[in-house]
Amino acid sequence: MIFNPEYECMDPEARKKLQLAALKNLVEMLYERTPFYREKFDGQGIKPRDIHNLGDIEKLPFTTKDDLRENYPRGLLACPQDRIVEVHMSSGTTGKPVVDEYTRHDINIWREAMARTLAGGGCTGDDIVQNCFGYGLFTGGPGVHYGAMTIGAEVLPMSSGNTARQLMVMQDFGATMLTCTPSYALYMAEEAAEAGVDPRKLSINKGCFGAEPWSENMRKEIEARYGMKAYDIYGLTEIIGPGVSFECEAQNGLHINEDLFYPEIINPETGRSLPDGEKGELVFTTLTKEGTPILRYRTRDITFLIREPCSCGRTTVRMHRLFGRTDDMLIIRGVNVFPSQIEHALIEIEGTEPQYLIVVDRGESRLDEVELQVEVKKEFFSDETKDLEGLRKRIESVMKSKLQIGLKVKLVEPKSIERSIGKAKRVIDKRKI
Ligand code: DLL
Repeated sequence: MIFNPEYECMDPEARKKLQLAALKNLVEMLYERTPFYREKFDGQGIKPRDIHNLGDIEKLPFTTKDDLRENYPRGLLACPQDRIVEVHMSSGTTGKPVVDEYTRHDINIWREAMARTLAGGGCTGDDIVQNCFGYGLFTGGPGVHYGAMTIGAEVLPMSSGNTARQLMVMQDFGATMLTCTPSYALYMAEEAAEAGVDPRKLSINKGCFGAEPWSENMRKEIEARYGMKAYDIYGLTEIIGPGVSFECEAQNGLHINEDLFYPEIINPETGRSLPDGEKGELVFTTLTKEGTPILRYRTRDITFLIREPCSCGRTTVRMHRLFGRTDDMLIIRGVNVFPSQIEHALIEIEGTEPQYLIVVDRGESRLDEVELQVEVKKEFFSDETKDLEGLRKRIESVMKSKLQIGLKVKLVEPKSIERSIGKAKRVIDKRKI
């Protein structure tokens, strides 16, 4: 089902006109209302009137995660604060979260974007959506919730975790669509099998999955285990949350809601735009947002754009499923974690050296598991196992509160973590995705 054929199947030339008008509007708004952008524009000698066509976007400055961090919490607000009705956040590089503030209009954009997204995965008003994305500051739960309600489907706002209860509700309420991270979908299938429930006998017949990297192999496995169709959905807090792009029944690239979010692909080293079909860093400009609109945001995600028509009838540009990132951000159980956050936390814990190694694996359970190896200071490395155990527990609890994920800490002897001459290797990722 196509939720909004008027916009999703629009003549691309007509769409370009809309995009240009929206871009001009945005640039004027940012220049007038956000000192951060005005300074950047002035620094580069650009005025809003310099934007004549879509290609002129290349004259405009990029926005980075550091810019967002430095302007935490409300420095990038582009409207009076009393117009904000909701706030979401995700983790940032040094623990400062990335913030998205939504006006009522922005929530409506999100509703629309997510309705298109879920409809791409086959959701209709008759569906019962078991939504196991986290609710709270994370955008996953609320985003799917808004979209499903806009379509008129029934939502089971489960959030993540408590798998036994998930399965009970799924069975008792006859959920027909599943939304969660792909790894959690596999985990639930295994838990179901363990509890003697064949996931293929459940009424789930389709699902939308995202918020972390996954592969064609994982898709095939999820589809086989549940006997359903599994669709990739993409988004990020900085832009709106989920709803930026989504797969349709063709499962051949993710349709970008490009009347709302304007995509570019750049060479991450030079910042220069790359032609369609060439792999590079994905950059987004929010065309119609009011609360925290963003110009040329460097997502650090790597993909390429596909302009050829899709068999589903949508005319929007597609992006290939992600190939990875240009930075070292890890996604652990759907939570974004930067090794530098761990480093900053360790510096504050007495008895440890800022020498560490993060080992990520997907255990038997299919969920991400992290072992953090931390070097203990020489003077702290006593024979008193009690002291060391206390230190280990302290690190675990600091990490839990700073990163919002549980990890296992293993204390290791001083000087035992291999030193490297160049860029330190802090992460060993053994997950086979
Ligand atoms: O993960 C929003 C979201 C929620 C997307 C639910 C899809 C479903 P953040 O926490 O800000 O937002 O993380 C954004 O996660 O830049 C990607 O690196 C990664 N990511 C998101 N979707 C996918 C996907 C949400 N389908 C970051 N495949 C992004 C691979 C993804 N990586």
